[in-house]
Amino acid sequence: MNLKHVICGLALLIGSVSASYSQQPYQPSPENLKNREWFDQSRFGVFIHWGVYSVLGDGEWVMNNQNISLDEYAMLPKFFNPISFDAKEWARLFKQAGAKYITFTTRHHDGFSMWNSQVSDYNVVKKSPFKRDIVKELVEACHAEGIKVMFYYSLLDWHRDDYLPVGKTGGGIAGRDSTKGDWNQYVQFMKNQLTELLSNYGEIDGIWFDGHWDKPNEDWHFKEIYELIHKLQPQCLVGNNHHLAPFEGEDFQMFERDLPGENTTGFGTKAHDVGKLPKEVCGTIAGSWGFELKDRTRKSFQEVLKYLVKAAGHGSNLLLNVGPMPNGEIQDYQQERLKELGKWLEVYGETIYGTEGGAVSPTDEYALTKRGNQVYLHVFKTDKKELSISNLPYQVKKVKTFIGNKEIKFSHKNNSLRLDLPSSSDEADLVLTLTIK
Ligand code: H79
Repeated sequence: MNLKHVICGLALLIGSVSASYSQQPYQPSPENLKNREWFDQSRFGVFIHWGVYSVLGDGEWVMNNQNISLDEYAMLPKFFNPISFDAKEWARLFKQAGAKYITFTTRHHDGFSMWNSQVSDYNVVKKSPFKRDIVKELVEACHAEGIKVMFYYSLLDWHRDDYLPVGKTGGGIAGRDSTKGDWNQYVQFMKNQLTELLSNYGEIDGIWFDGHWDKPNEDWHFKEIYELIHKLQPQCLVGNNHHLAPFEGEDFQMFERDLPGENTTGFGTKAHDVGKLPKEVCGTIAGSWGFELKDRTRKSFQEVLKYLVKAAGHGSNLLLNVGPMPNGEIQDYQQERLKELGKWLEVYGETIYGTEGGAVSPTDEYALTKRGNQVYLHVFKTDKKELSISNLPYQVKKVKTFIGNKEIKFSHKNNSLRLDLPSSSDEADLVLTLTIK
């Protein structure tokens, strides 16, 4: 064997070692595991969908839905001048709401960046009269209130030519040049943007990807992208709204407009794809995510509260969305819902934050959360005088009202719990504390 062979052999050996190394299953770092724990205790975050689309008041999909051409849409940044935007005011509102974190749309499917990106001029500082780095202001204000920040980042892009050819959406958007499609360049662009977002804005506790489903069979280079994120900020949690079982390298699993295991939207995650990672359900206070002028679906306090409690009953966070207006204000009724939740959480937070889901899945009547040997039974507004829960695998020793500590009569036979509801059962959520063995 001559030297050339030895070198060749060595190169092969190193190659195969590094190849097998890179096929190692993902091992989350200690910082990451710690942050997953924090996330799993948080239970409540605020989602913010805000971009230049808000100007048209027709939701964040307006470019696609109205088949607006590239040139036409590119006029919107000129009209985006949110003079009433006050990040500190928003952060105070989120704090008041009892939210532990926010997730902000740094860039949605329209491809417009809400920060001073150095790798795309199509951003709020360079293209809008506002000229302020919204991401920066928001992160600073939230951190000052002790609220953690995650970034929504769209994988799908209706603006850039290198993303082309079009995927499942955006086919009606005129003015794009498919001959300029360059996938490797697009992937590199995303890495560059993520590097900016994770280098220039302090601690960022999660990246929330969306849009994979536009090109489900494309090679998204997720392994490299996730590794980059974890290298830049080890505690940063990666989630991807692909509606499938978690991919290698992800740290939490999200469920869009559905509780884990339910698929009422039809495009949601199937029950058998619900994994073991920390969970997050996302939903809206309005009908749509981004500001829609004619949005008449205004959820009541009762509705949003029920969603929060049911999510907690599934052992999941709720990420509840607001869609600020083009002037930078959050609509009054959305502010009210957040403040109402905050007031409720001030009293009942103990039954939500830091709990685990109950052994029985939530129904339209009730949800269970649990901490140690305390089980919190949330009974939603009802005129019934008694409640039964079958297949409850706890040994119940005592039942009391969470407020007032009044003992409640109950029977628990063959795993079937039956109890009398006190007269205050017309509350939005009557909470009973079950002490179990
Ligand atoms: O950011 C918000 C929405 O704009 C975004 N995700 C939330 C958090 C969102 N994108 N799509 N959807 C919500 C639902 C739309 C799904 C569909 Fe399809 C797109 C149905 C048909 C086209 C996905 C792709 C399912 C089938 C093909």
